[in-house]
Amino acid sequence: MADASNRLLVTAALPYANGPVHIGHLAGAYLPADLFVRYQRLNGRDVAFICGSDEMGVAILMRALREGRDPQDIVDTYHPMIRDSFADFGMSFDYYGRTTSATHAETSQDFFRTLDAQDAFDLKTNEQLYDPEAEMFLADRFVVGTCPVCGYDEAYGDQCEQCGSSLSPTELIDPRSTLTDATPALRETTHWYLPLDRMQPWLEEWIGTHPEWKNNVLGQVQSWFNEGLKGRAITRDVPWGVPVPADVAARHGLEAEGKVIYVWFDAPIGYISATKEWAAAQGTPQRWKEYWQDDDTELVHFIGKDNIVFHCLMFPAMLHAHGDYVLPEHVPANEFLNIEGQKLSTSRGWAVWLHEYLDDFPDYGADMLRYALAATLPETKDADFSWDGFQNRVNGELADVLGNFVNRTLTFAHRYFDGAVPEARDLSDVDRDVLAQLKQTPATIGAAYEDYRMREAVFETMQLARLGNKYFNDTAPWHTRTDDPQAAANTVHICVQLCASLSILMEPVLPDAAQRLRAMLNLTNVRPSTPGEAPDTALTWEDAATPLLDAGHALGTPSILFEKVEDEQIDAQLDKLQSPDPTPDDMGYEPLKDTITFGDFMDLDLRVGTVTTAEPVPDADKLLRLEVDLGFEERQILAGVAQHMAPDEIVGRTVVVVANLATKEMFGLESQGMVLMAEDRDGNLSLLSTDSENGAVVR
Ligand code: B3M
Ligand code: ZN
Repeated sequence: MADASNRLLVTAALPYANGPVHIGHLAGAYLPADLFVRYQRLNGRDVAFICGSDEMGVAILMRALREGRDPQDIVDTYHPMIRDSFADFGMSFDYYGRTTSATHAETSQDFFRTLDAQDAFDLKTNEQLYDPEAEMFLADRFVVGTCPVCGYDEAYGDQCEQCGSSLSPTELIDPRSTLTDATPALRETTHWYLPLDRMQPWLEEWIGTHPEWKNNVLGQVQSWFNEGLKGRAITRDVPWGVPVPADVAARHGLEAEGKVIYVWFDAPIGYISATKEWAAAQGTPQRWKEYWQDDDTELVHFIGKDNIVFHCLMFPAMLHAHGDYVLPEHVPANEFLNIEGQKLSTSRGWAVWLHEYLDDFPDYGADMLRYALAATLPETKDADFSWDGFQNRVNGELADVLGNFVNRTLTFAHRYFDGAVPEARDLSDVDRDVLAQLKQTPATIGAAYEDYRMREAVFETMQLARLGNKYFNDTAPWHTRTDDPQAAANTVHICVQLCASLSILMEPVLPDAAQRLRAMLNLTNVRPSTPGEAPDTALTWEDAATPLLDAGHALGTPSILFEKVEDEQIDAQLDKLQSPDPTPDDMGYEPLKDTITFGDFMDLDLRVGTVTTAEPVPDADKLLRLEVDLGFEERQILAGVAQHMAPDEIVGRTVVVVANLATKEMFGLESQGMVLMAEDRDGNLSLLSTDSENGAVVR
């Protein structure tokens, strides 16, 4: 751990610019990154927080092909949309770039060239999956099939999203083209490979220096080590991506034409190119090197779990092979976020889109979502977002705990102390105890942020407001105001200090409310949690440990910090979610029964027969007595169809009979089997007919 350094380089995974951002993305990488960064800025660290749109690769090309558009057109649509919704959500990036930039092409090509010149790659010619209909090699997401590791049947050609394994298209079982559904053929081609197999010893040694990484990350990495890493192709024959440099191809007597760099090679380099662009925009074009190349930089990658293999193995291997770069100190990957107990699915509309949410909750929406998500981040295992839970967090915690504490404190100060901070004197034990607890709080919350335990940090933040409410209740200033005015003054003095400290400590999770609270307190000169310089005198995280407002300080005007979310707003959001898997039940069909084995099914003896006789059964108005010719024997069967069909409609029909059903006696008659019938959703019955001979086996 680069303890000595103040310099922190934080990245959040580059979202593919092939669609808008949803709350699963936010919970995976973006919100935790922003909480961490804002905390670190308040703490005085020198931070560069870098992100951008991932605009290369098959994910983009696929969308373009599907919509009959140019890939550039696709990224030009989604890049600004993603960038703007992030900004509205309060993501405090120092720079948000895009991988179609010229700087990026140059940076990734240089990187590729450097590694090639060091003979860090293998070149291999072998057979790859080719779609004869689309006349294209089927790289990455152009091919799906069954994962050889976990058996998931929708695994992509480069990765299984179920188990996270990185794959090659040829490893897929039963591959099929996502372009044409064709079964791919094999065709020869040459590609550059990153020899992760040869790099495994170094990777194992390096990962071994990070026992502090999260269990979910180390566990995955270890299982890949156990399987043994394989070399990975890092070029592709697809018409969209950063071109393989002609000079590098020529060095091997090859044509670069038609070959591009694999998106998972160029995308992480996007962090570097975006940092270059940021430094240039600051007027210090060389300064990116401090962040990427000075040993004492602490580099942290925030990602979702499906990106672990690339950030813990592939990119570090690339950085190590290059030699000029720092390696990540931490890769705090989160698990997945479910919605209302079901797996998030964009294709099935089971998602909450950030831009839509922000339109639906124009007042304080960003803070509300930040808080609700932060409280349930999938830090160690998958977590669930529910609208009910959201409403409870907002109404029960933001409004009733935090908002209420601020409001009662400031209203009281305005009503009884002329809107100024009263002087504190002769403190009671209870007063001192609250101040002692305040003294601990920044360190407690800070330790949780430093350890990437964001949920805990947010919980501890709200604990300070809970403490404030309890203290206000216990000291009852509305009584002491008349009995013991100094005690009331002490309560209000201390509660105002708690509000002031809260306005700093809650800033990572509630940046907008923190500003509004500071305006109500008339508290200025706090170090910003957003990019930019701050004067040395600005208040920092640690300053929140002690009272910040002097007696006599004039407070601003109080207003409501959070409005409650109404049931109708929640219902409207629930209506927006489309059921991902309508059950038979939802559609009025009978629910499916439990699965049986093939053996269970084979126990049934189903036979074809012809109805030779059909007549009513005396006293049984639902039953008909049938005689059925099974070819080898005649059966008498009682069928509950009298209210659905007339006897003469049935005679002569072929039917399917359950021929090994135990006989049963009804109305003094023996029923020797059962006739199969289909029953529709309205309860109408119809017989199953066949062209086969009597006695034929149905299976
Ligand atoms: N765009 C994959 C993803 O959105 C990819 C991340 C790149 S980070 C360098 O999950
Ligand atoms: Zn798998």
